[in-house]
Amino acid sequence: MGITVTILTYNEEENIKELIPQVKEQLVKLTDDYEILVVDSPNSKDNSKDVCEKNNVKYYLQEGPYFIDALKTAIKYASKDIFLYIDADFSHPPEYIPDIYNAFISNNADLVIGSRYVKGGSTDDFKKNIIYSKVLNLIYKILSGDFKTNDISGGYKMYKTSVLKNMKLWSRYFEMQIEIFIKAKLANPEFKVVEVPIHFKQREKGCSKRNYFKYLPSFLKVFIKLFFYKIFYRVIK
Ligand SMILES: Nc1nc2c(ncn2[C@@H]2O[C@H](COP(=O)(O)OP(=O)(O)OP(=O)(O)O)[C@@H](O)[C@H]2O)c(=O)[nH]1
Ligand SMILES: [Mg+2]
Repeated sequence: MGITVTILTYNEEENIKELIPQVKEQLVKLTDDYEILVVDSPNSKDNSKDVCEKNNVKYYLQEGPYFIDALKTAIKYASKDIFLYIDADFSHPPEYIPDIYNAFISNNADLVIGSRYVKGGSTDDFKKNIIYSKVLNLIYKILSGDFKTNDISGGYKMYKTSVLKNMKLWSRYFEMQIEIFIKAKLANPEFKVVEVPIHFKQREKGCSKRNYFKYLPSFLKVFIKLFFYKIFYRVIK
């Protein structure tokens, strides 16, 4: 099965210069049938486009103002059966790509999560972010009713592309992790999730764009919608 690797970028030139070759190095071990899509923010003020051209990978500008629009752009142009998302800043080290892919294939999984919170996984994120992430994962477990999956909020994920292509999304930011998770599980009761351990690395180059205050209104709105969506879905089915 072919793989689309998606890297969303907002001023990440310094990172993708190194990341793209490293991602390729891992992919060629697995298959020749891959593509790398970089979807850049229109606010980026760097030369990410040139880096993509030099490395012969596809470059798109996100089609809309929000983070989610960058993801939607990637989903729209993804042409392979498997969709892998990886952050541009090396927080998701590319050397785990084979583990994630092999778990995906051998388990016939619908989703494999590169997980910080299973045995063997770890994170060197800031304390504040770890607390935030643990609380968020607890909320996500309660909202989804899935207490077996430990890192629902993590971004390092491999999906069947078809799961994403058919999904309408309400989110603007990272609440899309729980939105996709819940909608995919409701649509397919057999939806198989596997977690493989990763070490989440702190960003070394470039600037953080995290802004919890900016994310909050959309998070709350989507949580409430998902809560009712789950109830209605069960009633309708
Ligand atoms: N295209 C696009 N990419 C974005 C946008 N916001 C963030 N990104 C990218 O998405 C990935 C994850 O971003 P975040 O986790 O929000 O933020 P971050 O800057 O990595 O934050 P830290 O991990 O705290 O440094 C990174 O590769 C960012 O460059 C956006 O609005 N558009
Ligand atoms: Mg990051």
